[in-house]
Amino acid sequence: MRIDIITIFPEYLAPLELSLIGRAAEAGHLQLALHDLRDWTDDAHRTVDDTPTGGGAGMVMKPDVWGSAIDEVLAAEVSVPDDAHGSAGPRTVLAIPTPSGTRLTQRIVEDLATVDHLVIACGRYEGIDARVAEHYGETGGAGENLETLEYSLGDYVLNGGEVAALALVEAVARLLPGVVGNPESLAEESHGTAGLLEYPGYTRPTKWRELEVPPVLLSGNHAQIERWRRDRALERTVTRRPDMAAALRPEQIDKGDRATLARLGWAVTQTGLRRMRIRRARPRDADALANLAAATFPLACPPELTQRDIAVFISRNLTPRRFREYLTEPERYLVLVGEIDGIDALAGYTLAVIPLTADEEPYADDVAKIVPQRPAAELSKIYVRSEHHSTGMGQALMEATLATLGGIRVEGQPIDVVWLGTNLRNRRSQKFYARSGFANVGARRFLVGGREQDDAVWARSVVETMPGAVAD
Ligand code: 6GU
Repeated sequence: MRIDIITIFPEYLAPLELSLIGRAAEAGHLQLALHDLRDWTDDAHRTVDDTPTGGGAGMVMKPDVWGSAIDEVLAAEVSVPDDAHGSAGPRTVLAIPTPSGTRLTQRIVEDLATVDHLVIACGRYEGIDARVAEHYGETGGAGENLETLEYSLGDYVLNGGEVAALALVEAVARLLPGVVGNPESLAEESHGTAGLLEYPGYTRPTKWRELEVPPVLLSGNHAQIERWRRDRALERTVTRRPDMAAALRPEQIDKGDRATLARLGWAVTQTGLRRMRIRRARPRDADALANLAAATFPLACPPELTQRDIAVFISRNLTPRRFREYLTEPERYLVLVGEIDGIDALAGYTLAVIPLTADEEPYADDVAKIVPQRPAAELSKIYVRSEHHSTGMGQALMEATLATLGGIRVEGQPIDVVWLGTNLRNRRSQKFYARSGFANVGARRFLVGGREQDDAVWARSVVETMPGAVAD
């Protein structure tokens, strides 16, 4: 590749010729030339700018001087490897740094690393007369294989394009063969194919100024290290670059990512990542909750229940009125709802029954025997609409419920245990409860639609001060 940079401050870029990029240059992959724009002026003052037509502050760089300079530099001999492009012919790009350009990204840099000739035209003052970009941007206006790119480094203003030219050359040159030793490190780094920011790196000493290296990195367990690094990359990406998180495609997300993302408040939907929010339900959510409950209750019913049994249960027990009752007794019922950004309907909910006295027994005798700890809360309902299954919403609701229960005091005592009953044949929910830290502690008899059911009873301790509690 040949890179030509035209500037009124060639000395600003002189270190480039000496240093860096040295390896690629030595290996013959990169040829670099600097040019002083004033060499193409023809007046005694070597004038490169003039006042803006139409008035206004600052100066604009003259199109005639730039045109002469660019034409001559474009005509430079460029050696192209025979096998480089097949029939496509050599590619030339005229890159013009400007704060009003397209934001430069690693994808654009990767593309530029494949061109044969890169010409960078550094403007100063208020920029270059707009006809220059227009002229060279038109195909045919200046040669078949010329592409023009006006690019910006980011949303802030520099005095001129020189720093942006340095940035572009360094970003492109490190992708050329022979510059970065290990091509694998290109895939893993920030803005690589994973679509994530890179995880944090550490080296010896393992303790520095009271700060320890994360112990997992010393464990020698490569699967755990990989998971930890991936989690940190996800965490950095969603907190520092929510725009990148929102742009992640479902195939860039693995199963283990979902729990981490759920904890960070992001749902993995078919169309990509969306923010999710868990909050306490309010009385005016009663209608939406009844609608959600009616849509989700049938999912967990045993197959021998008829549609009629289910409909009767819903019309008796999952009404707006019933939910309004729950919501007006917050010391008895904890109701949390989950929402996904951009989706109107509630995505899921949990309902937990809080004991009113520290020694209150679970309402069913058989449960009271197999769950001896007190105070004991019941996780009565945790439902997510089927279209939001596998998004992480269930995990997020479970964690927020446990964390919120952990902050509740009953007669001054923290809740010791949460229990729940679930249909034994629902494999999906059994797995979910096991992953959420519940243990199967026994079974109980249960009547639905006049039929006896054997329910599995699961329980887990409530740990105080878990992160993720939902405020009142
Ligand atoms: Cl490419 N040029 C200038 N002058 N300012 C900038 C920039 C470029 N990118 C961000 N700010």
